[in-house]
Amino acid sequence: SSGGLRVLVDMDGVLADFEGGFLKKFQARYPNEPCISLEDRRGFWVSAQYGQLRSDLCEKAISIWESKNFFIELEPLPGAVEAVKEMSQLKNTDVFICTSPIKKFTYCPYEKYAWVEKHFGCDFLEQMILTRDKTIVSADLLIDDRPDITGAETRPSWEHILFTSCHNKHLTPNQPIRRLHSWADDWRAILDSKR
Ligand code: BVP
Repeated sequence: SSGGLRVLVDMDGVLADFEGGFLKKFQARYPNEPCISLEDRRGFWVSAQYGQLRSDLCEKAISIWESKNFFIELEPLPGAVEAVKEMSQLKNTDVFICTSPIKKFTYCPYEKYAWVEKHFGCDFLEQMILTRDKTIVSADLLIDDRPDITGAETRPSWEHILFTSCHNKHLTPNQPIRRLHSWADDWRAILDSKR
């Protein structure tokens, strides 16, 4: 439906299991290096926490998501595909997938489109927004696991709903912020609160 509530849904950490996919491929590629369990993950940047563990692990971590097939092979998070399909079929509701590609563009942008086609169908490619700055995109809601979303627009139009992830679950943000704890949580109530 068009012209109603506009919802931006982030991809990595909200629709696609970036953290699980990263850990699995890091352990497979670097079996003799230490890694960080999902339970021990803190902070949005995987590379920063690996770099703190040992400085050379930062670039090893980066090598994982810069590799071919990293993004396309990510598993959907539980209930994510079903929820977003349902959301997009609601009356007066426009859903867009809003995701920041990595700067190494060789595989990531292509694979993000391919992932959406694979899990949502080619019609849903109309809903894709790839941007490194989500603050300049206007919407009612942004569902995203990154706690600090900043950019050129200091007063974004959307309300940020923090999607709970292994790296942010212990976090108490300075400004109160609503959370969606998982796709089993009541996302319909959050949408209805903005209608
Ligand atoms: O494409 C993803 C992965 C990448 O940043 C993008 C985050 O996009 P959004 O979820 O905000 O849309 N990424 C990169 C690094 C390190 C780079 Br150096 C990281 O640690 N974690 C991460 O997600």
